[in-house]
Amino acid sequence: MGLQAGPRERLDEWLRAGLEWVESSLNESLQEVESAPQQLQAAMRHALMAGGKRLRPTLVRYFAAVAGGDDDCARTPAIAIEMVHTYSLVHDDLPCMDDDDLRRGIPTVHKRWDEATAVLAGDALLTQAFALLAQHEDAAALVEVLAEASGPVGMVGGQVLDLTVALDPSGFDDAKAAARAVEEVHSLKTAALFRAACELGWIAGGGDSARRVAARTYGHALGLLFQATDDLIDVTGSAEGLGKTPGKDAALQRPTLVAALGMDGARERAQALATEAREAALALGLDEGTVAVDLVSHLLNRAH
Ligand code: GRG
Repeated sequence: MGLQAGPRERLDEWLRAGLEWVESSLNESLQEVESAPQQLQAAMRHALMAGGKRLRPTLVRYFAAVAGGDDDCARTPAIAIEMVHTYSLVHDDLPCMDDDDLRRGIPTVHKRWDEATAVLAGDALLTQAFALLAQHEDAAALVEVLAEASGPVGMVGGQVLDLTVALDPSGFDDAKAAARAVEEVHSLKTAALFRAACELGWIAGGGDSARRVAARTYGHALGLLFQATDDLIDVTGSAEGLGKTPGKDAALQRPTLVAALGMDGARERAQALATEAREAALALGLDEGTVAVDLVSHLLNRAH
């Protein structure tokens, strides 16, 4: 990377290096389940190795480095969070939830095999994530963070709300109140894993406990921003670009920021969330020109 590299090139280079590291780490991690039944292994591999942006594990790696650690200490929590995220996608795509045929640009697990295989492959990814984490020298703290983020007071709780709360904007005093209710769901369903990614990296890297809270705060704002832009591109994106079926949120009456605020209002809210995330990075001592700040603009730009 030359000295003249701009923020966009710098971030692209960092994302590319992160992606390579995540892909090879995930691939290696599947060797640990080589004695599992063939079809289960194949379904786990199909879901896990189908690409994806790998943002959560890349955040683990970044925060471990910021905290003073190296890639080796970040590897297990990075793999674990991507396994948990992938399990959630496999289950979310099932007919009893979002009923999707396409994920990461390829057929969903229940389409390629069947529903039972998809349920069990998801279960296997979730349990294997914690089996790996248990081998880390900071296992107790890491398991606590990931379990809370992914369980009933985190992602699973958020998914329940997402499935059961059909947003009726007329039931709120104003659009802002509706948007706040939507963001409560987003905080659990999506931001919980982003908070956890930053915190896992921080712990694995040996960071101090005072700035651990600041790392969480950044992850929270980034996660809400990510979901805000996800709501927007679900309306504007194509199946090819998204790797999944667009327009599902409206079809399924999901509580989205677009449903609460309209497109322009959701764009404005995304901008405000980007400001919050940038301020959280600065509070952590991560200034303009760092990956943490560049990533905020990168996510915001998805919506334009
Ligand atoms: C089934 C317990 C359970 C939870 C499901 C993650 C989730 C909760 C549902 C998936 C649907 C959805 C829109 C979730 C919000 C989070 C989100 C935008 C996930 C997609 O994450 P990306 O874009 O996916 O990082 P890739 O494929 O890039 O990893």
